[in-house]
Amino acid sequence: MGIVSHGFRGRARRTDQRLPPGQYETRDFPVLSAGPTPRVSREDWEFTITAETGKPHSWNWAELTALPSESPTVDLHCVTKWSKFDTAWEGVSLDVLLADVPTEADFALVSSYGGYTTNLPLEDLRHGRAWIAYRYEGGDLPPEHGGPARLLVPHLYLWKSAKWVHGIRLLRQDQPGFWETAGYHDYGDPWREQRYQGD
Ligand SMILES: Nc1nc2c(c(=O)[nH]1)N[C@H]1C(S)=C(S)[C@@H](COP(=O)(O)O)O[C@H]1N2
Ligand SMILES: [Mo]
Repeated sequence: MGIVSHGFRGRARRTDQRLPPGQYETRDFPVLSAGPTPRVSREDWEFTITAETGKPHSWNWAELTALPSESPTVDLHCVTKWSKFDTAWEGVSLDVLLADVPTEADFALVSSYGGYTTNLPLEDLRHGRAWIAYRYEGGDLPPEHGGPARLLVPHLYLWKSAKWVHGIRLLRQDQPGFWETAGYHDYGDPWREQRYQGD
């Protein structure tokens, strides 16, 4: 009860609805890396999707950036509890890349230059929900945030968005990645607060 401005209540509600449980909003863009930032030139950069048959499908920088791109604006949710709203990216949808890769696999293991890995169901890379992103807020993606290119899969906690992405292996059986092996949740849905194994 009491006097509360409708405008304030409206704003508060809208922000709450965008903030998953246990998260707070930040306007910074923190850098979280498990090791040093790998320096990969665009000339040397290559991205490979390897089907469960072992057949590789590769794109170099010119080939990737010649594909039709999308410009998603998305909210990011890090397991360390910060969320950042309305981040603007440009990249190639995984739907476009996977269209060239016949597969019956159910799982994906993403790997990065530098050795980082993370896993997710292949389905979560489809349906306009995942991109190989190479531009951020109108500029080249900075190296500390994963440039030349990173996976962007914003409906899951940000550790699934592998920086310096190098390849994706399609697998018949789930295989945990770096943080998942260390006790983080296998799936990592921020709305169900799936931070750690057992959540
Ligand atoms: N290759 C690689 N990708 C990574 C990481 C990493 O250490 N190495 N950290 C992950 C984690 S835990 C988070 S929260 C986000 C952080 O992305 P940012 O540094 O752009 O904020 O990247 C994810 N992708
Ligand atoms: Mo993280």
